[in-house]
Amino acid sequence: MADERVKGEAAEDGRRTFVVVANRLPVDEVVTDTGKEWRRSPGGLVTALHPILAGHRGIWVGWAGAAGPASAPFEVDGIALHPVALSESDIVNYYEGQSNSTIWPLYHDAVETPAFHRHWREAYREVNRRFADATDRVAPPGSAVWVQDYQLQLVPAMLRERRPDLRIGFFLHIPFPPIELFMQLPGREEIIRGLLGADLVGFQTPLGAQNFLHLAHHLLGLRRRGLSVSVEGRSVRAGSFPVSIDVGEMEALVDTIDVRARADEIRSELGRPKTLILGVDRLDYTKGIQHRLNAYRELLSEGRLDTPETVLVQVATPSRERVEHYARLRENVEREVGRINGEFGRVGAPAVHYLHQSYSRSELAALYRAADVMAVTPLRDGMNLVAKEYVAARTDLGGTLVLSEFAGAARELRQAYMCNPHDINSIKDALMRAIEADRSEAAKRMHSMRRYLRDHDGRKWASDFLTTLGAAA
Ligand code: GDG
Repeated sequence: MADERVKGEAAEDGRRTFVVVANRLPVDEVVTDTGKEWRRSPGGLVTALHPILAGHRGIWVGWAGAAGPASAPFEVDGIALHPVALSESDIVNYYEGQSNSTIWPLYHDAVETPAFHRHWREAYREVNRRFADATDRVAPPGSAVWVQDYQLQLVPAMLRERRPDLRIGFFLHIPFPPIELFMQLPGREEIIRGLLGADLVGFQTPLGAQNFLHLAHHLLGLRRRGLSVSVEGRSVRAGSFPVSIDVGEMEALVDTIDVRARADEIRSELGRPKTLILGVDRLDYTKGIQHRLNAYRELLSEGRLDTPETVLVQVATPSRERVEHYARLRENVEREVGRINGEFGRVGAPAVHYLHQSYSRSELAALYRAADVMAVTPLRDGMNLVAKEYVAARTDLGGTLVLSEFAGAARELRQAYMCNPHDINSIKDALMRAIEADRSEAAKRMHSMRRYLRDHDGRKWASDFLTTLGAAA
């Protein structure tokens, strides 16, 4: 019965040759006058993959974002979407637990202490199995399947067991940790075996690929040849594929009259400060928001910066609010913002504008365009797309970028003002260098970063990965 359905669905979808598997589907449910409908969500992954998916009439397997049974498959922009169901308990154990309280902190240098629970691990395995089953049902014979990110690391092996005919790629959007840290993970071998089910395992940086190959040898004794290891007669390749953004889309957005006018309005609403420093992050402890605030407070108290001629705008988009680490972070950040404003703000002129809200793409673009200094100070970050978006937004060659050495983006945006966010003095110095930079020197730096980015956009990322996988891109 199950087999008949597999064949039936695959045959029916035979013209489709490319499948993406990700925790989330690339759509949001929107309530309109006429009822509910699905709209393509604005995420970077969707943008990078959309041309390929639309071109191949692709398939996307993922969770629709609400607890409960999965809705029937549907189509958006020519892409066939196949929802996977998650129950409330799956969300607690697989998503908030194992994915976001165990793997996320551990893979980010354990900057928060990872929690280990056997029932989370079991839920993770069970949900990964469900994704593998769903993919098995819809992937046409011989097609290429691209599995995304840390929530689904067991899927490649589970899928290979069911479907040896597929070409399987996996990409990790977050850092892959060094061996000493990874070895803490209960069930560590299962994860490495899970990833080794793929033909190609992609990372944001060469170091991630090296860590993975090292572990395959250390934990499983696999022989390594260059960037490949051989597993049961198959060769598995690892590589670095730095993710990127839709540069053209951001450039088009900032060049609209509305965004330009809004950027000017933002500066005016802020009292036309001499220096506008901007932070845009999900409210996540990996992003170094507290370290940035501390550096800013010290610069104010030492008189190296003054208010109201300097203003910090910090957008902290709500994220994973039911996870304990995140609730605590919010309290700490808000306490620090209150402290800075209490000490250095004036009536009608706070020193920090803290915005715990989510904004439209065009409002973000206007903020990027209005800022003099973009502060990106993660303690550890797979890539950091905000840094790339800021550079893409500065078609005027204005503005400066302060960037943490611990973001994947630091390998590429080399002309940024670099800092070590673990060292408050280093953040302070980088901020001051960026603020005091000579205009023509700053424009030169922005120009080189922009040139690099235009040659390395999101489409190139996807097409490099898929070409290496041996799937048409
Ligand atoms: C993971 C890895 C890697 C933020 N606030 C709003 C908003 N955003 C958008 C940004 C940007 C995206 O969210 C955030 O991307 P990041 O790369 O900065 O960070 P993560 O969410 O942690 O992403 C990271 C990435 O995956 C891709 O591989 O770079 O290292 O951690 O695009 O603009 N978008 C809107 N409103 C907001 O308020 N519309």
